[in-house]
Amino acid sequence: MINLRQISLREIRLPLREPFRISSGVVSERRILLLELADADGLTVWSECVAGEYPNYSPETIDTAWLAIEQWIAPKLLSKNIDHTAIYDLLEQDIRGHDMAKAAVEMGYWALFAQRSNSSLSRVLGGTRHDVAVGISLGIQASPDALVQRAATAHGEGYQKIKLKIMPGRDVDYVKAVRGALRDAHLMADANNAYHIADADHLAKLDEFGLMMIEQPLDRTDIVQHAKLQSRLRTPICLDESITSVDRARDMIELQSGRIINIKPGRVGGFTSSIRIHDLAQEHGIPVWCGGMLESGIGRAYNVALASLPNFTLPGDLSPSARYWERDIVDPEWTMTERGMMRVPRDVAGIGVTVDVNRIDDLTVRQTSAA
Ligand code: OSB
Ligand code: MG
Repeated sequence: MINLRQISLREIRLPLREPFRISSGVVSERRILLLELADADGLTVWSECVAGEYPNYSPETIDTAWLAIEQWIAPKLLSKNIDHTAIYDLLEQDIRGHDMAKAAVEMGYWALFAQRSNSSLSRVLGGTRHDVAVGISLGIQASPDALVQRAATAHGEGYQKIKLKIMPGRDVDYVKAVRGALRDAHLMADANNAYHIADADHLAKLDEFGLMMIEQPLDRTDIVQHAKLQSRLRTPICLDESITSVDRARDMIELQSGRIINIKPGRVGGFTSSIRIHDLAQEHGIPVWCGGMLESGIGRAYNVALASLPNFTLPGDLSPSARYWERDIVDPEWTMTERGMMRVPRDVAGIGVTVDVNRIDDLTVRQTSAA
């Protein structure tokens, strides 16, 4: 049981080393919502809300998450004794949506539990891996050549999966160019909902490039049209945006709307929901991997811990700190070996990295707390 005494919210600004463009928009500086949770014994943990600056991935933003946590989530939880495994269902009872806001708090409870048990986040989640395989997600570039350059560099650095963001007009030629340059690389594409079922023949042109998968080609809430599309593609479909809960994962499996799931704990409301999706997928022989939302080193700690579970058999979007930031807000920074692996902290209590509070203070643009 955890008795939550206080939740503090902060917004920090952290410029990306280079702008990141997906089919629906571009970001060059992250506005990141960080939480600090304190329990009645004075233990504290940091967590990160992965909502974006603008609602082009999901309807949530850092501002809606701030409001949801302050107005509805914190008041519902403060000063009560609640098990970390019960938070997800409790919040689902009467707060609709706001999954990223809920997840930031729910995952903080898991970290407090880990801290209290003197155990790592990986271990309390049921993680078994000591290292996780790392992939990179490359934003949309101005030309196929520019993308080939980035992909070749990433391949040389050891990334085990290279994801190419695509959109209409910047798809087949781009993927073809990268495949031409990197014959043996594990490539995939991510469309972030940019296509319609009427584009099925066009998307089938990607089949010849041997992609590991195509991620979320159709509408962010769709399960049905993806099943029709999957029946017309050899390339496996991976769902990201469409999988918001274990119920949607079950729909995907029943309808055969895809063959792989990207689990982002923020998107699905936290760790309890992530584990349910992981377990259901495992029962059905569906591999999963951990997606990313351009997290700071704090959010990354949660993703790496989750990716240590057994059915995370494909490389995650878990790139090292230096791929995103001039300097991260944790110590040590997240690094990758030349063989594309990232070490899972398993023998340190809690999230496994030290948070640089002085630096966070310097980067903070607003803060508040609820007690
Ligand atoms: O669709 O996976 C996505 C970033 C922002 C919004 C959506 C997505 C992404 C990424 C980033 O692909 C992956 C990363 O964090 O490295
Ligand atoms: Mg995606």
